[in-house]
Amino acid sequence: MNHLVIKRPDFGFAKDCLNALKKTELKYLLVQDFFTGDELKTIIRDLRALPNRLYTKATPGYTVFPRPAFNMVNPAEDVEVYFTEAKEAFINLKKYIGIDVVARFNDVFKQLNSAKPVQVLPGPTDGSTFMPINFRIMTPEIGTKATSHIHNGSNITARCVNGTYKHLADVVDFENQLSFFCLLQNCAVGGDLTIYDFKREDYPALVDGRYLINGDIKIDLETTKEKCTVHMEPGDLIVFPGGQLWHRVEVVKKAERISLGGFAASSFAGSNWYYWI
Ligand SMILES: O=C(O)CCC(=O)C(=O)O
Repeated sequence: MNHLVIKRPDFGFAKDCLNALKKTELKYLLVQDFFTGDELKTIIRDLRALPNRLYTKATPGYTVFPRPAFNMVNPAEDVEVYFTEAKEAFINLKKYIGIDVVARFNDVFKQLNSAKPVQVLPGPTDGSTFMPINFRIMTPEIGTKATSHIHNGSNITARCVNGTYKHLADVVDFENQLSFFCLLQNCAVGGDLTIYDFKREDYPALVDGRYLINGDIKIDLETTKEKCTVHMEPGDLIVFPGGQLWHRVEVVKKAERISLGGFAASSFAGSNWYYWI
């Protein structure tokens, strides 16, 4: 599987990349200079000034702002709770982060979708909307799981399809969703993204990176060589078929890693693209 590296704003070969990624014709797309060095400084300064109450500690070593729609602790959470919080979160994002990060994603996704706008996914009722993206802060902590756990995004989405993601599952082809994130700050050891050459359906019952048949390990993703590990620089954006390909963030062992990302998918007919978290 190929990958493509481009520099914003030169989108040349990448004009229909969202569809190529969905078809797994591409393993990943890396967009360098998604944010410039000065923009990164502003974003991180503003993030650090955010009141503590706005952060959600999702799992040990993994803190997010704002929270995603999926609620792993309570997958059947009342949708009203999330959409009320999302309204507030949108206001806070604009109030606290001095750079319009959503506008940047809108701009770049449009370039990667043959000049057709990619919208933030609307919610089930008039005026309600999913959050487009969130900040993810990973710190070295014993027991860290979060995205360091080998996973694919569509399995996670599927866990909430009776709750906050019910509407999403009606509207978008989430099984083929893409994952995307911009690395804002790298950690000192660990933190690279590993994408395996295995699809969800190759190992549908993968548990903790291991696929067992009759008690024997058929595949152990910890040791396989069929993978690539992508080292990113701060300011790089990566987009990859995270709903289809097993992947992980290597365990953060030293210092803090900060990323900003979400998920994207097309409508079932493939004509419209949306993104959300
Ligand atoms: O934001 C990150 O750093 C990791 C994202 C990820 O693992 C995912 O989208 O599935």
